[in-house]
Amino acid sequence: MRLRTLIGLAMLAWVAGAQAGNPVFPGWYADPEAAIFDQQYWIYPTTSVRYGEQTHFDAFSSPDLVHWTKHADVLDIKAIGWAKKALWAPALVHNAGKYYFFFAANDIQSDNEPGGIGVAVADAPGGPFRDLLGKPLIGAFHNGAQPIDQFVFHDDDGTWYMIYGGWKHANIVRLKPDFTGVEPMADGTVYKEITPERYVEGPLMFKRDGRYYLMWSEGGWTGPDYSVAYAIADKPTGPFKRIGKILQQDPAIGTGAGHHSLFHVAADDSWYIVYHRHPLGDTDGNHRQVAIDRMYFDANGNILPVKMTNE
Ligand code: FUB
Repeated sequence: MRLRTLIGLAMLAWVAGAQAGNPVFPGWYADPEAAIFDQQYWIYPTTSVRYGEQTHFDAFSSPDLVHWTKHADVLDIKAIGWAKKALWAPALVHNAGKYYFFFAANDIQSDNEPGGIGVAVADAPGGPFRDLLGKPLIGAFHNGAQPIDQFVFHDDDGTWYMIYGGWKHANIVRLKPDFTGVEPMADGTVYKEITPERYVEGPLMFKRDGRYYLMWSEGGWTGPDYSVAYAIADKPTGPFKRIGKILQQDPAIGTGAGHHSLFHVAADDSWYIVYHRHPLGDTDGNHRQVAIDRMYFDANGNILPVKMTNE
């Protein structure tokens, strides 16, 4: 997750409603991936420094969304033989006893290096992660989508999908169950474009009450107008109908709120949006911090506008 449902997590009875102060932990971090593993909340962010210096990932774990422990360098570029320049935008899942760390590496438009979406694997959520394939899982543009910003979605029929894409195009692919590649969907399509209106990057998918929600970031990624919007469809492959924007800058708190993920606490059906934002008055594009706020639905299943807080 971003959205990982944890069923029957007893310890959540005493933490329900608890929330960290924002920013959640110190440091410049972006693109936070939220996951619940082994009765712990985890956040895996991009190290938000200059391109070319993003050569490792730290992770953060918490029993209660309040107290966070830093796990330094859980995946380092030295472990990815084909990635030379940069790593960013994590996506984590647990599958068949292993933890999988999907990431973007190198800008295949401007770096004279292989790049794209890669995947690493570990026996524990805190790593150490090692490269699974020795090459990118997706290493080229398809339908105009830059192979970055992947999100892995496990549908309730057991199918693993990956939604990804920069440069204002979003694709969905079906992953092989062991994550060693992609395979055709029922209609034979491999790279199906599902780009919703005004999409820029940072997609996320979840299913609620039988409907598929696609969320994304729009606006300029370094600018104050960066924000989160969503659409709904009856199938993971769309077509998706845009509903609207649910998270945007608050001139009293922060700007450039986007590239988010979700915690869904199944014990009390509470939802938390985990995202990055810029401190007020700070114009350095990489000065991004991770925040968590509550996310609510109305009775029709629409996501209500998120109130950005410092709490
Ligand atoms: O952190 C690098 C880029 O910034 C990501 O790929 C985008 O989603 C934006 O958050």
